[in-house]
Amino acid sequence: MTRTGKGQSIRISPSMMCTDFLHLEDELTLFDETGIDYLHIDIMDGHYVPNFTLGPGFCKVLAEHSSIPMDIHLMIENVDAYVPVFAGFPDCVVTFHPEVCYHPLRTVSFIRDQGARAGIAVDPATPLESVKHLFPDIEFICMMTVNPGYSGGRLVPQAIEKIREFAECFKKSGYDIEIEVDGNVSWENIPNMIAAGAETLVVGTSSMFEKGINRKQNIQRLKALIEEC
Ligand code: S6P
Ligand code: MG
Repeated sequence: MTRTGKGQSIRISPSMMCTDFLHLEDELTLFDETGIDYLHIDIMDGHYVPNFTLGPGFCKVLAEHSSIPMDIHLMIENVDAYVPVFAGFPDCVVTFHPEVCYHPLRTVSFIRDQGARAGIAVDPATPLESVKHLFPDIEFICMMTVNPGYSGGRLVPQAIEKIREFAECFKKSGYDIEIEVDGNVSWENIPNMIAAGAETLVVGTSSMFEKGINRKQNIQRLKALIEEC
């Protein structure tokens, strides 16, 4: 956890689909040494989003080789069928896109029953109004700032304003919900995202995994930037 200049705590969650798979062990060691807070794991099924990425086998490897909590982002249909597969990993948070569930509150309970923290992921075009009745039951929210499905996506600018809208609603209503921002969390966008209310940053190709730059240097740069905010 890194503190901003305003004393706010910000967590870092590297997007594991952006890691160097040939050197995964080195990546995990570095994340451990540098105090990384979560491992963000994108699960895609080729239906909810047009891509495929990581799966339960990859999560199992991470759970066996790292004690950093997993932040599992389900971009899949048929969520309930897969909750037992993903929500049983130790000390993890699982988010899903509620628009694909018939009974999202029931899905939240299923996740909790497996021992995980439960959260929702919000597409850039999903309005607050359509998910606000889930707020009393969730602990975490993944606010997407790109259209889901790929790394290297382009920022949807109005999604930053939405972070502010959600943060203000949580504050006003007294909900203790951790706000994560996911998508094009770049050097340029990070200050605006934190100012809008982001508490956890999913970092991918546009910052921590920027090509050609040493990973350790990028982590230091990221922490320094957070402190400046
Ligand atoms: C996108 C996915 C994200 C990406 C992340 C990559 O569907 O949910 O978690 O992995 O956005 O970061 P970047 O900096 O390449 O956008
Ligand atoms: Mg994600």
